[in-house]
Amino acid sequence: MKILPEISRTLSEYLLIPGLTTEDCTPDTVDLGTALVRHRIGEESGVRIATPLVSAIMQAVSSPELAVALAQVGGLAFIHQNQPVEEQAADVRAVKRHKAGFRTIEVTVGPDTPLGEVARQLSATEQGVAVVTRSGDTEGAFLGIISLDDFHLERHGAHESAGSRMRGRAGLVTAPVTASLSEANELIWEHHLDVLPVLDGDRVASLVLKRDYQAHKTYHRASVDGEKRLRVGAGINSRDFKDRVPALVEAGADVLCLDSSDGYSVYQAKTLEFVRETYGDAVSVGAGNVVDGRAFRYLADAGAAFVKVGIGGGAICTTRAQKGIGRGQASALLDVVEARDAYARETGVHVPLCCDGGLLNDSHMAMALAMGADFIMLGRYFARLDESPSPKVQIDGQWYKEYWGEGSQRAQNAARYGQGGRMVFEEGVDGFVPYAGSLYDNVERTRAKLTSTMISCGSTNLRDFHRDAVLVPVSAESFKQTGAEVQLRRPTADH
Ligand code: RVP
Repeated sequence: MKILPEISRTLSEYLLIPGLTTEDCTPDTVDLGTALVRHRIGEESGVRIATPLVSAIMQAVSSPELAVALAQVGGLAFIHQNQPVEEQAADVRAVKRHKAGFRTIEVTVGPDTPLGEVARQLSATEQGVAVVTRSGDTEGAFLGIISLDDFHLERHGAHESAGSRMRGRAGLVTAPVTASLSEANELIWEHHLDVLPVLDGDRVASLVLKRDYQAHKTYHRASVDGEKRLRVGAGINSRDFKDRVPALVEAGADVLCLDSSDGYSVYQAKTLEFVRETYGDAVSVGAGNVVDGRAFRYLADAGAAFVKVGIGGGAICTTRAQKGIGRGQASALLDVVEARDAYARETGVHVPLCCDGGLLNDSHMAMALAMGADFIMLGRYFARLDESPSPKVQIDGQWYKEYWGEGSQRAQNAARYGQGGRMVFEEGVDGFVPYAGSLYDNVERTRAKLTSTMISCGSTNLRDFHRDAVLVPVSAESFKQTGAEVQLRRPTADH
């Protein structure tokens, strides 16, 4: 037995001392870009992202819709691995196939589906139009579309069929899957359409909506591959990797990540070895999670593309209480950063670090980046947003999104939290987080805050920020003074 001399500290136990802000340091010159995968120092990383935020490998967080939005604003999502291989590969494919302006189909019904059920599904998914197929699923033959303008429950009755009110295929203008967005928009305006189905053979590949015409923006920071397709990551585990990895690579995943709460294991090394033997350097796999330099070194030597840091800090995580393992996120990060920098000096290779779990506000992100994290993984942050797959619920007049841990009974993630492939006890909870609106707005605001912190510290890029940041631990007393000390009230019009 050995007891480490330092106390285990969290990110909120530190503050940054401002550095000299020069005229070169402005919102336009600050670059939040970062390397996602290992690279030789002085050379570019094979995958770089402009916004150092990635989404947690969780059911409640990383869906194709969130992955598209996050890649558009310069981050990257990791599609979760707590689902059959084929379903995960289909999610990856949906992101890689995404074409701006072309919407994936949210609601598909059959011709016999009652109108009441169509209305329920449209309202639950906040959609205006459903696709009708012969089989009632997305792969089925296209029969027509039905929108909220095509029926009224009081007039037509909840039991009438979708087929009786749909706009049938024969009377619809459609576009082939090869159409560009401007060709699709041409058809919409020429034929006075509100919706244009895009067909791939007999099935509907996507919809183009007239109301998206104005909203369509170009995302100058988007994370894209060499063919301008959005980038997406995917979680894997050290059990079924021989099946899962080939399917995800085939689907076009840009980077993979081992999903485990304790990554210091021979199983992770074996998974990395399999990928290296099968694909050489063509497939990048991140590993973790770890909380000390020894574990980092083990995974870096085994070929990890990046290493994820953090055990037990997640907002829904009870691992520390259940198993007694973990470490304060700041202490873990500082120890691993030292090992990462030593590894770089020794080998000439930079292995990026991902700070994962327990980042409750934007200042925690600034602190993690100052301490040396290359990018940040967030669960709770993204679960709160419109684009996350978790249900939105109203409680006492307030809106929330459901958020559950991968170690919870609800997630049943035995590959990550089980023993012998079976869940024996829980390491996570199932709860709610306050709903916070759109990912686009939230990420923009977070970027603005991180940029502002870096300007205060006089750094224009993350490398300099890490090198020059001056941090100070705060006492429990001064920590209490970090918030507002007045009773807050909402401003009124005359304030
Ligand atoms: P947070 O951002 O604080 O919500 O934390 C998300 C992280 O928590 C995930 O990336 C993962 O490492 C961890 N996690 C996920 N599920 C659980 C659990 O059930 N214990 N923990």
